[in-house]
Amino acid sequence: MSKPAILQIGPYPQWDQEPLDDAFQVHRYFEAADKAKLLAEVGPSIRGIATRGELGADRAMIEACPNLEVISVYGVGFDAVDLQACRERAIRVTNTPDVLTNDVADLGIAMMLCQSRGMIGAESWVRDGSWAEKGLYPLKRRVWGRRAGVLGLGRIGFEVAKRLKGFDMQIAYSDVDAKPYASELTFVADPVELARQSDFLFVTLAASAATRHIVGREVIEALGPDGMLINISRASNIDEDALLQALETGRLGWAALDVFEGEPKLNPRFLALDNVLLQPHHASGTVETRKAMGQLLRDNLAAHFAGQTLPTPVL
Ligand code: 8YV
Repeated sequence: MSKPAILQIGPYPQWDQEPLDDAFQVHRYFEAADKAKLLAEVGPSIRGIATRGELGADRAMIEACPNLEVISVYGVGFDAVDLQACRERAIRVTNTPDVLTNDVADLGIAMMLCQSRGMIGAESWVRDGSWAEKGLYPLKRRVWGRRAGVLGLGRIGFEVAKRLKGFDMQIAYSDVDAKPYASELTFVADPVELARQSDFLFVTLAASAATRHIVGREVIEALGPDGMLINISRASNIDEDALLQALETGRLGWAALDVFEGEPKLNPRFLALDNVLLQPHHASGTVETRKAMGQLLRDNLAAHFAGQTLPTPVL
């Protein structure tokens, strides 16, 4: 029997590429010099799309594949997949939840600690000889015992909160409603109020049209000159222009960001700021987690083509 043809939207590590190539007839969209030409040539044969969280699949791509049955996302976030276009044609969509939750939460905590204690500047202080020449490194801000807010108490937000407890922090959260599994945390319905009550605000919301710019000027200014915004979700959850203005003018103290509008090209205004920690969208980027994500991506595709129940369906 011939292998199902799939369109691969972005690269995977070799340990995922090989089994994918064994199981499917893979067309590498990301390697094609003329992407429209590739779609015109292979589109009608494509039965599956293997993509990445940040790349997704838009309506034009989905429409170029009239026999598409399934889109498997390597990532928990599926906001870049046009779900409406999928619904219209009963195309199945899967993602890779759970396997990445702990690593994403870990990086969020690491970003808070790194930024609050000025670890990047401290490293340079040692390497560039400032320690020997100028003496003591400037004092930074404490983390333990302070107030943390978690915006979006899903799987990742909950793991962030769990870790924050270890720092004896006062922890509150916002979500569409209070969560029965979070009785030890304070529920604050309004994100602006949550920010007002926080020194560190973690953005851990699944992105959608409804959450776009939920962190806008009001939330950012409520967090204030003594506050830090940490984003390990999607850039679209934050009004980036409002964030840049607040960081530039000191109306927000600090930010620690793993995601950016238009990434991997980010707004150059970020590069001029020394109160922002910049990370290259790698919160799930450990060997262990990425191996589990690759396996789940393939398990979903394999289950679909074998007519079995999908392990982690979105649609
Ligand atoms: C990945 C992500 O970095 O899970 C997500 O939604 O954005 C990340 O885990 C990405 O999907 C890998 O390409």
